[in-house]
Amino acid sequence: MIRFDRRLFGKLAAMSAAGFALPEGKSVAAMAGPKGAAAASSDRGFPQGFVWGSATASYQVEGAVHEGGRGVSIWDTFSHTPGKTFQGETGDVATDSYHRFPEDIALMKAMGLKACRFSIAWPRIFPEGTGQPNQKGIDHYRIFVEALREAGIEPYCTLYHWDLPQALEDKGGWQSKATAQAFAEYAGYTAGKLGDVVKNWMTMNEMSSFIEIGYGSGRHAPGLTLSKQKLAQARHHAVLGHGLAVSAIRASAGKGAKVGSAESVRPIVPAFNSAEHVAAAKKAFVEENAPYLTVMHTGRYTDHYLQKLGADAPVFTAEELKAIAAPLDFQGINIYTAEQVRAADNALGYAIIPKPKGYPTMASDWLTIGPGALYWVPKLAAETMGIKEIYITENGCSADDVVASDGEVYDTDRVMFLEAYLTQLQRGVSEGVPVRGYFLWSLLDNYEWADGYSKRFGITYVDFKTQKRIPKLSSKFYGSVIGRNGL
Ligand code: GCO
Repeated sequence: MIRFDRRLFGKLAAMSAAGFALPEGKSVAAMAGPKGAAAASSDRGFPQGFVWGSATASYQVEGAVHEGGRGVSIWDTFSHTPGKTFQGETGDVATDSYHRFPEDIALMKAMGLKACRFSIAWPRIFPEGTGQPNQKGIDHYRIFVEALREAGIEPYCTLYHWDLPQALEDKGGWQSKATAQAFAEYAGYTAGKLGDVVKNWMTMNEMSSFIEIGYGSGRHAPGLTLSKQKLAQARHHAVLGHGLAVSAIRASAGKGAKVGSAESVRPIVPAFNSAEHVAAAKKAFVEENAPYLTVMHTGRYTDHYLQKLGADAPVFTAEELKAIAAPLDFQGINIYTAEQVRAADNALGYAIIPKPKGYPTMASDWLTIGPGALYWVPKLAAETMGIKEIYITENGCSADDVVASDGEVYDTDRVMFLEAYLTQLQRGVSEGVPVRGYFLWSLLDNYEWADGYSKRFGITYVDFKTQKRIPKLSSKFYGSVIGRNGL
């Protein structure tokens, strides 16, 4: 079975086009001329205009679940069900960013962030999922986005980061095709209302996660463990919802809108850089991402995927496949781990290497360390699927942060992690891999789904009792990368 649940199974060119080819020994700053003040002072630079951002998601930071006319989402229901989350923790308050966003924006500005990836809570716009929209929800996000723009920070909006209105789940959730249609209506409506101030849209965050973990392993909301056939059909409805939403956003967002998604792919890397392992990795990338990224970019399910499912394969039409493969302006990819692949003498031509015992991880046990993924994954996506514009829409890690006696947080482990990953990203970008921006997960420690508040992913420490924010060492590191536009 295809395993996307990284939380469960984590253990187991032409660069001239991008305008940043450097002659030997010359720095970006030296090349940039008088106007290039913001350019890098080292050779390990990124192209001018590279988008540096941070990422968060509505349920993980907003809190205020009963305010502003918000409806109930599946995460409210799930987190309030005993035994589902770490110590029964919920997102009722989270980082209280529904109220404290001006402070959050000030943190972003202090770091020099150019962009902010956030998500809109569907139940704030349509409390019942469909039907009567809630103007207060639109107003809230308009105020937030305008504050970002005033701070010189470009908003990148995700329309679905897992907080499905409970009313829709009650009618079958992603098991029902009607949810795909409802999502497109919500996406089109919201893009129509905010298209003057938001130009960058992502339909969904990590379809592979919310389907495989929400409806497969049941570790996330709505906590179901569907049969193979039902799960395959839910996957199909998710990608269909994405595709229908792409068209709906294009129809309503107005001029200059760019549309993509933020997907969590199987992060395939070759065992090492040899012709046979790289060829195997290419095959693996397409096959292992068959029900999500691959169908979105090729308009077909692979033969192997359908054959493996046999009688459990999803029911679909040619018209639906066409909708799913609606052309995108960019593809966002969330990358945390790496899955090493080797060439193999089997029907597929590759094998995924199980993680050896003792393989290093960060604070979340699924978060095995694999910096090479930031080089290989976008490269494989570009080479195997012809994707021309990529953003790393999430990358970052959990660490067991503590506040030191001087009041600071010295997360040297996270700095090491980020530096290693960014080095690999720079390697790819400098070779012409078309990555245009990077969004660090996350601006703040926040509600880590079933792990509650036990796993800290922020570059800003949050004291969840007082809501005090303390920028960690990693936020200073990130600020320096942004300031130099390089490593
Ligand atoms: C996800 C989400 C984030 C997570 C982050 C760390 O992929 O699960 O996009 O909401 O918090 O990835 O696990």
